[in-house]
Amino acid sequence: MRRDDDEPRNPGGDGADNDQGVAVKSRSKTKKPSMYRVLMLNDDYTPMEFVIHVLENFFNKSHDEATQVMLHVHQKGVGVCGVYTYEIAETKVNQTMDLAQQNQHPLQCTIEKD
Ligand code: TYC
Repeated sequence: MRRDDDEPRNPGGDGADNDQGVAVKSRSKTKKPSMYRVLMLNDDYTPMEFVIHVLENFFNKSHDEATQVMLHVHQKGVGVCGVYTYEIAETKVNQTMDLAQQNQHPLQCTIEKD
């Protein structure tokens, strides 16, 4: 059945009147999505310039940011490329690993819950 257009809905559900003008409390239906970190792992073979290229092109880093993240991973063994919803994190990992494989670099990325 069609809902009346002149009855404003209560999208936030933050407490409002019902159709008899009685105040009712309702829970918000909106939920923040879980967020996931994309981690990059160091290895001995992937060229530094390739890692910087990946960080600039798939993770939207400036050249300076990309260089800092790459050097962090190189020195510490692992670093965060960015934090995203699951689908976006998964897409970025796939883009990175596909390009690395095409270029025969062993670069590895993983996802972990934020
Ligand atoms: N350790 C690599 C080298 O010396 C560079 C590198 C940095 C590789 C970060 C992977 O995630 C990485 N060429």
